[in-house]
Amino acid sequence: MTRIRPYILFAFFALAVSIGAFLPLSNVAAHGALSIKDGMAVVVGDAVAVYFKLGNTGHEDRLIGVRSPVAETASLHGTNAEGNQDQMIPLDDIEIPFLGDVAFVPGGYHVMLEGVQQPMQSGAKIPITLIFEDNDPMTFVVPLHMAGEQD
Ligand SMILES: [Cu+2]
Repeated sequence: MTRIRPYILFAFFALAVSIGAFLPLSNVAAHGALSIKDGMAVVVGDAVAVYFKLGNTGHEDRLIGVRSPVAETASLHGTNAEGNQDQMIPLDDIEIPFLGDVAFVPGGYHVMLEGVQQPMQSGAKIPITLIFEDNDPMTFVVPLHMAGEQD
């Protein structure tokens, strides 16, 4: 009996870990070699910018599109520093290096949502689906933050 107990404990531990893996965490998602963390959406004027860290523990791939059911259009953007003004550029695709991470951050790559149909309230959950050349599409949810709420 006492010999079995550690295995039972381990079974409980393994069960807890597998349940945890399926909890809907808004900021963390994983799909094969790709993972998402630190996801968030920020209202910028009448659009919404989405930031996250895309992790890759696998082969190189290419991000070729983005969708969101709450927006009329979703697109991939880069940022060009032009003088002292950052200019956003629409991108057809973004390269994901072999074993490399890609940061979507203010002043860099981001996802741009336009024509957002749901009320843009702080804490609203925005679903984002990334479409890759090789990997399966990946969906995750980011919380909305109101930048310049006081303006
Ligand atoms: Cu943009």
